[in-house]
Amino acid sequence: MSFGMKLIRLHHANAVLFLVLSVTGFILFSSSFRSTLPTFRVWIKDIHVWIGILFCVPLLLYIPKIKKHLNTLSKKKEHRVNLYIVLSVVTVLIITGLQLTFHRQFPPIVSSVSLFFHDAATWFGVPYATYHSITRSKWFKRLTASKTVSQPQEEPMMISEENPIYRRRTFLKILSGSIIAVVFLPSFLKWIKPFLPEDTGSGEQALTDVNKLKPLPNPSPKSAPPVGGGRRGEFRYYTVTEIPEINNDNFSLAIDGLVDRKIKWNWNQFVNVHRDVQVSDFHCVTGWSVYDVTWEGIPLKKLLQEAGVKENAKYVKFYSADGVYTDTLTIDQAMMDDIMVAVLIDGKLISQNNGGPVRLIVPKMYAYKSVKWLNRIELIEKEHVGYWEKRGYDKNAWVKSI
Ligand SMILES: Nc1nc2c(c(=O)[nH]1)N[C@H]1C(S)=C(S)[C@@H](COP(=O)(O)O)O[C@H]1N2
Ligand SMILES: [Mo]
Repeated sequence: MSFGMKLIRLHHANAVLFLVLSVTGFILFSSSFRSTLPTFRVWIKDIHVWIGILFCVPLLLYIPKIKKHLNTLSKKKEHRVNLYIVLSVVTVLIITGLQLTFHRQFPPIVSSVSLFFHDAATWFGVPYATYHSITRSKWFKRLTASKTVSQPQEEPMMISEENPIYRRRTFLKILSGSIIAVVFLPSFLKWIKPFLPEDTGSGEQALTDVNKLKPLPNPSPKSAPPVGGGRRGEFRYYTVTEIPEINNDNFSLAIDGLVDRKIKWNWNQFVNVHRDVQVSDFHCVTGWSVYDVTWEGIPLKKLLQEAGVKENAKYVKFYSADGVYTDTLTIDQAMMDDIMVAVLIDGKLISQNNGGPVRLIVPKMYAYKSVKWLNRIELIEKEHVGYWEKRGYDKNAWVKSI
């Protein structure tokens, strides 16, 4: 096989793999697939990682040939620039992808940075690759050449600007570029928004909130203004069900099971329970984090002490008002000081999207432990496997500290 043929085959193999990576990547990025296909999501992640590793094989075969390839392109500036762009994007994707795959070996800040660059390279790379594959495809060339002259084999550059083929080609290139931009723009804007300086996040949250609870809890002076200075970073709102709407009529929080005194609060009682304030970080296992969140709520430890944990209780199980999501901690874990049944975030009632009015937070563990719309805490003897753990997440949820 000639050198050119080999390169073309490598290129095609990579194009197919890149397509699979893009599709699986967008499914992972999109929050809507969380509720429709939760189990599927864990597989998609595995497929994405394995295809990503497979994607490196043709590239490794290519590395020794880069020099030769560049030499053959010495007269084609456009192609050389394309090659540099593609190689840079792919390098960023592979390095950050590997880091994210082995994120447990790193502190979360490293994953945050990787995730940013992985996303950024995707938002640039996928539209670029789409544009590239359209404008370099055989049918595009045929489409732009057919009726005028017989198949121009060479570059459009060689045709003078007055030539109708050149104009038609330029027009179709601009058209393809614009269509691609329009298709990708909404998701791109959604991704970039939290990184823009004017975005405060919380304002919009309050508007869309449909939880109607009265009275509103009175924030402690440490919460408003937040002692942590206000959170840095954005939550990505996750749910595996419809988001439950919680109001005075359907709110309750119970602590029961293997306890000495079962307790059940309604909203009026619950807002009057004494709250503490703490500042902590929030880490999702998929790589994003929110730092310095000022939470106000009741330390879980205090609730457990108030209810009185029976001798035979081994685990604490948390239920969500969504009726589906649960998770557990061992009693020892549950006694950590910074676990909180949180009600306020940075001085405001936790929004509905964010798991409000009451959610659990377990700062030292990945946030799949931090059950949203918390409505029941049950002390049990036998181990319970949580929602995501049942679907492939690691039972060990400890975040590696710096
Ligand atoms: N009820 C419920 N709680 C949940 C989840 C969920 O889907 N449903 N997702 C968990 C995961 S994986 C994360 S990262 C955090 C996300 O919190 P956020 O949606 O407020 O950003 O909530 C956790 N608690
Ligand atoms: Mo998560």
